[in-house]
Amino acid sequence: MAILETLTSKDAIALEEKHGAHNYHPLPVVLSKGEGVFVWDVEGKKYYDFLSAYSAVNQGHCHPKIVGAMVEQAQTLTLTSRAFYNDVLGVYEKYVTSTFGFDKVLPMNTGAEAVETALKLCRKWGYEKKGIAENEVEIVVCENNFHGRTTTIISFSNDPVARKNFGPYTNGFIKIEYDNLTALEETLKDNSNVAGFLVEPIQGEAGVYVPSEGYLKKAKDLCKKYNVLFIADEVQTGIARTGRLLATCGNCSCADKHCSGTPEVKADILILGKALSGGAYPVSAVLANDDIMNVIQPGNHGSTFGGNPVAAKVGIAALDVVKEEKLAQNAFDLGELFRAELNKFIPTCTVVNSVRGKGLLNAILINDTEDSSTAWDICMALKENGLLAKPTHGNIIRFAPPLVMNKEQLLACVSIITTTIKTFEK
Ligand code: IF1
Repeated sequence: MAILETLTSKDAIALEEKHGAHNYHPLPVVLSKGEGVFVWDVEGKKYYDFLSAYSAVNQGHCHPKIVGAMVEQAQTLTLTSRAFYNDVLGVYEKYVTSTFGFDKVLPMNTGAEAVETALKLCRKWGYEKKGIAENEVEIVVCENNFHGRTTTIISFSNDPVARKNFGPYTNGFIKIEYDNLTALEETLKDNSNVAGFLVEPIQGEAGVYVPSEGYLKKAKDLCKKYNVLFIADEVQTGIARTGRLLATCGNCSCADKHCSGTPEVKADILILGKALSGGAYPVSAVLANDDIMNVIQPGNHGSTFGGNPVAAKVGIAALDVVKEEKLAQNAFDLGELFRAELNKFIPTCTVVNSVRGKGLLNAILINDTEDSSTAWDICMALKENGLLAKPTHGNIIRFAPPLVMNKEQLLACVSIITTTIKTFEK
């Protein structure tokens, strides 16, 4: 197309401004190529990608094994719908269930679709297995959650920007403070209509909040005690991002082999997305054992593209890469190094208060007010210095590079980050 031959950054931005909905406020950089930990803009400038498309590109941009699988399947059979069987879906289902240690998987496309699927599954289990009266099921969620953008999901969000003027809202959710076991027990003890507890093992969008040691395990124990399903949303924390195959694996280290199925905290319902495809294609999944998943019968749920042959082949390749390249271990090791380096730097500067995270999901807290532009300004300066990152809320900058990064590259990025931040020293 002629328009693509002479596109400059300025042109591209102007096209989106005029013809696209303004539902994002991107950094003013127009990317045209990605490979591994690097991306290039239309003018040919090279950057380290320190966002990884919000942890979807864990395996690195355009991984040849994943792209190869996608192209090969796309030239063979792209979509059958689930009105018929195909020769790839069952193979993928066996692989993904054995990898994470569950009986069954319900394949979807986006993370929000998978979250919605998990909520429907939990509600149906609540009525048909726990015996909750019709239309009375409640699901407990956490303050400052982020689970997607559908009307039901934003109904239990407390982010006014994500929620305001999208009502009327869906009922049946109870919000409690994150990382507060007393609040969880009080809620479960007093309310037999609760069917599930939906939680992010680390609250990503809220600013990479890592809960207290043991919180997830004790929360799961409380769910077991009160016959409530523990639903882990690992869309962002899963697929090796936090230094284990799943954040709920805790200290279990079978990451690079088939899951033994006995992670530190075994979710009753596990939600995956993003890097389940390595960022090449929309692939998400809901996993559960038969006593839960089998409440879903033909006609209860579905999706045109859910479990399509391309998604299945991409999912297999994406998981293969995680295991073959030992990405969980690499994320663990480089995450330790990243936080150690920044913790050496932070005492020498007044701009940054702290660094927090697990594996290669980290964030720094900027020493300024929530409504200041400092975090944004630092990201703009990082862009000029060849590294792309973006603030989450206000004064927090998330750092999440692809997990294929090596030690030399990480240290080069630490140098870019610290050198850039120093220029903001007053
Ligand atoms: C945006 C945030 C991150 C997620 C968790 C489900 C979903 C997400 C834990 C839904 C999606 C994305 C959505 C994207 C930006 C990004 C994001 F800033 F919005 F919150 F990563 F932190 N559960 N997160 O993080 O998955 O439907 O998007 O495939 O909407 O701006 P999705």
